[in-house]
Amino acid sequence: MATNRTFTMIKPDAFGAGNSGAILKMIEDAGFKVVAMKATKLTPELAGKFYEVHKERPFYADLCAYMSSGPIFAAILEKDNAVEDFRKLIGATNPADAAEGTIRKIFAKSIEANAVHGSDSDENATIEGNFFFNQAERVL
Ligand code: RTP
Ligand code: MG
Repeated sequence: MATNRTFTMIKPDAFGAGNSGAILKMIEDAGFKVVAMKATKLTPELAGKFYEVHKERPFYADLCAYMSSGPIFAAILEKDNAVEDFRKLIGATNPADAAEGTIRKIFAKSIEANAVHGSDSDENATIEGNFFFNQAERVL
């Protein structure tokens, strides 16, 4: 059964452009509740650890540099079928391929600077949420 939480980041491009509030509004309007949230800035080392699954991919070094280039919001979101529904809301990785009305279609600048992250499985949602938040920093 699908769990009801997912993990997201508002990436440096969207944070820097002042789009965090508008993105959060779309997330809440789609029925997600924020159960943990903070502004933070990743070091290159922490970004490398977070994206370790991608370490063999050609874009890994660029991605880690980009994700540590400015502040982000990290958040845990709650909704039925959270992982799948959130990935639908954000749209395809490359904004050129993202459906109309999706967060990436509206706010992403490029395939890398694509406004938001969304976990790709229940297992990764848990791992990624635990990467940023301890028990006292989230709604249990
Ligand atoms: P995310 O993990 O951020 O939600 O994105 P995703 O599942 O749609 O994409 P994924 O394959 O997991 O890639 C992670 C992030 O790496 C950057 N990327 N750059 N230059 C490229 O070809 C390329 N491909 C991916 C994007 O920032 C992507 O979100
Ligand atoms: Mg991914």
